Amino acid sequence: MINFSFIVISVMPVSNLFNTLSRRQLLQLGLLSGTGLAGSILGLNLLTQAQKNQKVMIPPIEIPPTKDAANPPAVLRDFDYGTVTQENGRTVREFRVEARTSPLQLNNSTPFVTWNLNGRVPGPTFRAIEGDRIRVIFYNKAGHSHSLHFHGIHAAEMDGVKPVKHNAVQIYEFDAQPFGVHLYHCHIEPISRHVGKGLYGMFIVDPPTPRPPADEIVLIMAGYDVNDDRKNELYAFNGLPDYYMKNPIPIQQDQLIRLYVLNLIEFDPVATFHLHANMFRVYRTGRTLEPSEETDVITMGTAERHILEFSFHETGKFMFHPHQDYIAESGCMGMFDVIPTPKA
Ligand SMILES: [Cu+2]
Repeated sequence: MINFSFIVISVMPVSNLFNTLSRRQLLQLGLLSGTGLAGSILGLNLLTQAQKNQKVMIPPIEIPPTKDAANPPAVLRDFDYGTVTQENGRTVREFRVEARTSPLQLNNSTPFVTWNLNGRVPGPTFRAIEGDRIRVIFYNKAGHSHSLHFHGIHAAEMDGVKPVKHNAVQIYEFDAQPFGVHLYHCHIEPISRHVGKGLYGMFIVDPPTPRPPADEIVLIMAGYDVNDDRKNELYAFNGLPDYYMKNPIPIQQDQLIRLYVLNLIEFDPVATFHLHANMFRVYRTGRTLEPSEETDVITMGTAERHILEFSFHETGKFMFHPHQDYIAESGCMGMFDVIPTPKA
């Protein structure tokens, strides 16, 4: 039997809770899958209480206004949960998105025309809980055919490989499954061109039992073929080359950071993600609740994505970049600025 005197876990981080209880106890509490309704409700209450007592510290960040199709600080911690309704007892999340063609100044000498979603590269980070119904209403206002192909599990007719013509509307509807870090992108040929010009984004499906509280950050790596030679001349995190080198991402000392990292670089088959002066725990494709390894370089083929967790005890500026150094040197490089936490 479970001893409920451990209700004190409401002030304990959820990760500690998982270390403290056996798998059988977690199953009884509904904190692992395959549980009854009563267990699920109990588990959810405990987690919500634990989360209420855990403060995530996020230093302020400046988001400058821009007319350009990329604004990296705005992408970092921006999650689109959609318009939520209940239909036949189910949570439905509706996302209205528009494909557009719009300019982006990649650097002082390189103008670029993007194909994008809602005027931004990368597109919105859609987020749902496993089992929710997803309804994406896709308006094509870009001037020529595009589509939205989601990774995850869905019916053939929702696979998003058929062209949606200019001025047409397509509704993609499917269940959010399985939990993990996924992506979406245009699937019109040549796909390398449609993705390379910016029509892609992240799709996060949270597990039914939420992950422990953390400062959650999206980093998407991509390349820009600026002269149509089917090679990338520039690279970027979250749309704009070198942005986070010039404007390091502030994070709090000793704060759990949860990175959602996606490699969507076309033409180069592989890129790594390397973090300086630290190690991170890897949750491959975000498909597990426990990490599979700890390292400081993770290798990703195109479209691979992971959750990486770490915290910095040392303060100051620390770089992150692919260790294919020519990719890093051509714009896919950034820094975290670890801000000291005042001692209580
Ligand atoms: Cu397209």
